[in-house]
Amino acid sequence: MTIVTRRALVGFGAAGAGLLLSGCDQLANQPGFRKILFSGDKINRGLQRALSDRATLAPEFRADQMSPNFRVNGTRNPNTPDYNVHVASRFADWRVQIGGLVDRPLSLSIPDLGAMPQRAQITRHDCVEGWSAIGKWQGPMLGTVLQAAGVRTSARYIVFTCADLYNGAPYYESIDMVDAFHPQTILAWAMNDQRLSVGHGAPVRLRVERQLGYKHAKYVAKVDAVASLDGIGRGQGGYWEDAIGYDWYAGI
Ligand SMILES: Nc1nc2c(c(=O)[nH]1)N[C@H]1C(S)=C(S)[C@@H](COP(=O)(O)O)O[C@H]1N2
Ligand SMILES: [Mo]
Repeated sequence: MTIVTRRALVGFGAAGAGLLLSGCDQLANQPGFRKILFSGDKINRGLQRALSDRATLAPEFRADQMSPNFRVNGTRNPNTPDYNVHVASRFADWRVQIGGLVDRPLSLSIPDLGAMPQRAQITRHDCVEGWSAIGKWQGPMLGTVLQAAGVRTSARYIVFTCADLYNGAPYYESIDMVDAFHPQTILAWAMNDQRLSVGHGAPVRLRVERQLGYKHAKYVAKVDAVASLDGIGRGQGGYWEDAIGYDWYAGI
């Protein structure tokens, strides 16, 4: 117990310190505990680093660093009859359904998303195909939305189902709860201070700034909290993960 200084113990009072010491001593004297304690020291430091790394912010940029041309990639226009009706009405009837393992399923319009506390960020998008672009994104934090829906403690992943189809199945993506509650993870309805264009995912897309481009689901129609990714698509957590084995965890 050499690491516990007298000064640190003052706050506990004599009885508390005694309890602490005797409790620790008892445990620390058991050979099994000592082994776990000392081997675990390294592991815990690694785990700590991994967890704090995942909480750090992606770099943000100045307005004058924004790309004059932000490439459109993947689906350029879902172009389904249903989506085209929404384009014609400028997405007035679009609703993002927040469901799955939540206490209060929500059905949010774009004005609803705009009325929530907003975050704006100028970030760099990195696509695995070898291009990057810097743009400004705005929307509520996904964490705020999930909290409003009363996401349950049993939820382990958030799944985003999109309006565009690949071979008849919707594009989809998923992230874990660390990324879901990361402050730069937002449901963006504005890009570069304008409503999202069809090319970039109108009327709402995910921005998950610590991850590669394919995780940033465009045309988001459904957000579901789930306990497992089994049975969703082919179970690998996303369209490209299923189709060609892209890593589910695309943290950068
Ligand atoms: N719904 C949907 N989301 C998607 C895609 C897509 O084809 N459909 N492509 C992904 C890929 S690979 C990238 S790089 C980005 C491209 O976003 P952008 O068109 O705004 O550049 O969206 C991602 N999200
Ligand atoms: Mo991409």
